[in-house]
Amino acid sequence: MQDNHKVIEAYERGWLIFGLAMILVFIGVIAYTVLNRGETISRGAGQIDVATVRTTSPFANPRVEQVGGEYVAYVQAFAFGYLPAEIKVKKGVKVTFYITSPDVQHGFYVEGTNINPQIIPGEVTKLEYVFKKAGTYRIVCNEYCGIGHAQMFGKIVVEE
Ligand SMILES: [Cu+2]
Repeated sequence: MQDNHKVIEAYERGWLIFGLAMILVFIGVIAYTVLNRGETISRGAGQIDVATVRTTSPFANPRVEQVGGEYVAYVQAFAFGYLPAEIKVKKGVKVTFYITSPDVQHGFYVEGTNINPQIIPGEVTKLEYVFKKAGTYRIVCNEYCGIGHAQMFGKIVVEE
């Protein structure tokens, strides 16, 4: 019995070292991703008054505009849809999204990409992305927002 305990302890030590080493590997991989390809990590871009989102610039006029050689999109995620209803951009061109909500919390998951920020009323979410493939991408709300949640979709058209 005494000997068994020793054997178990020795293996257990090995497993703990292996487990901790794996956690360090994962932290390393996460750090690499953040430093090298963290473009879709959303950032806070300031606060906004929820009551006037629909009536004051820039979100009163949801749009995609060309600034220099890039796109800037001002997006409203509302119950239950997205404005503009169709975001049109070109392949290979950087798009900076500014997204907010005039009502409750929403999601902005763009299928086929790693764009997946949470949209919080009162906060402006900013993220950047370069679409590498032309096509139609669906935006999905993946934060529960009420009775229309399951039907809340948007559209991004990426042209050649
Ligand atoms: Cu929603």
